[in-house]
Amino acid sequence: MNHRTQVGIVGAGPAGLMLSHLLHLAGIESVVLEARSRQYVEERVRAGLLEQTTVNLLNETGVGERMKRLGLVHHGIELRFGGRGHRIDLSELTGGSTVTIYAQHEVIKDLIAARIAAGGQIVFEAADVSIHDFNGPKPKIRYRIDGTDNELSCDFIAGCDGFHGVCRPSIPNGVLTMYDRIYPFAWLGILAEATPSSDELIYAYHERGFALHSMRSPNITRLYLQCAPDENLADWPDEKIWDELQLRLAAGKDWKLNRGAVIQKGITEMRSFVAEPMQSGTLFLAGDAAHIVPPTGAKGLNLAVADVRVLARALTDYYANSNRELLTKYSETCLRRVWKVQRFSWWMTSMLHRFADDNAFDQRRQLAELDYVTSSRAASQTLAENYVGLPME
Ligand code: FAS
Ligand code: PHB
Repeated sequence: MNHRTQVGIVGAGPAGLMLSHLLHLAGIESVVLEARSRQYVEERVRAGLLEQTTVNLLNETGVGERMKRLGLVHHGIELRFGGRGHRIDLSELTGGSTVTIYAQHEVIKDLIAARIAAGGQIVFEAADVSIHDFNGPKPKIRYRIDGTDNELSCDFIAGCDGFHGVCRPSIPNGVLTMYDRIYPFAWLGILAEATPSSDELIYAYHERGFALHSMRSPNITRLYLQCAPDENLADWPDEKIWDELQLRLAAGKDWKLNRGAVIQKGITEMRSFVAEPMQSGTLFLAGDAAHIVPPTGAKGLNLAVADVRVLARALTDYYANSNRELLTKYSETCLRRVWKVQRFSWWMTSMLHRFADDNAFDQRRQLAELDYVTSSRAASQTLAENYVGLPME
């Protein structure tokens, strides 16, 4: 079946769904093509922390109601090292900004519900998606659904299909420059039915490795610990995970981590990646399709949303005023934020993780950096302003 729309979007993650939502609000038609099922994308456990800018956008565009009800607003975080905790007062240091704990899959549910309520078109379980002719005026997307071949003609294609998608690799050789850094460790993450042991997030630097205490609700704790990049989850029974987290997170001998049933377990690789430019002809890459950050700074989802705000504004200017200037500058505009977020995510990761080839000097230098960040107002303010989200251009 052949059909047509204005913007063809590959991927129903935060980037693709937020883009479709923003375009709808501007009166621009789109079709989202998603490889997985609706249930799969609505249940996939991933990010959990929303920047102030992302929270504002969800509220301003009418999809923030559940987040306001269920999200946990946080005014500070704690850095733990040398067995002691140091609070960073995010709100005080940023003139009132906060972050909100609200799981990525909840944002996905809210955006899918909003698109369906507005009559939006999301094709789930689209197989063998491929993109064509995006260096000409009539790009198209081919895919199969229920065994039937389909072709979607459009004016523009948004590649929102994540790091392992098809859009970035479809760009001809020689166009893209890739910047890549793979870290010598990963995160082992668990979701547990346990009351959070702290009201706020705890980032812990420890000689045994990094650990992070986060949460999803008053009854669900989200925890991560630094592990080997090729760690085998089978080597980590629940008790061993709890014991290791207790060792790394403890501040003083009386501090106890609340334990409970582990309901999800996974390993997340740590990588910094950028593909430049983020566009080719009428194809525009957004989110993980264009860049990956290590999750230490909680930026992946937030950067994806920032990209599609820029893209939606550019497409709106094109359709409303036949002005291509913002589209032409899309990549340049996004990359200014992308590289600042890459720097912050790399900095948080480098400061808080143990590197096997570091020597005693490096470890003392890390401790000095943590001591500086938690004792200098200027230094803690730079952490805070990046953590809550830099202002949008
Ligand atoms: P996504 O990967 O979310 O979405 C891409 C979508 O495209 C997916 O639904 C996929 O099924 C679909 N797709 C792929 N190929 C396709 C094809 N050929 N055809 C059609 N559809 C296709 N970020 C944080 O900030 N904090 C975290 O703690 C954190 N934890 C993470 C844990 C894991 C295991 C992973 C993988 C990522 C994590 N991230 C985290 C980063 C993550 O949240 C991403 O930054 C965010 O999902 C980016 O959103 P999108 O760019 O929309 O890409
Ligand atoms: C999470 O809650 O999943 C989370 C929070 C902060 C991070 C990374 C992950 O830096």
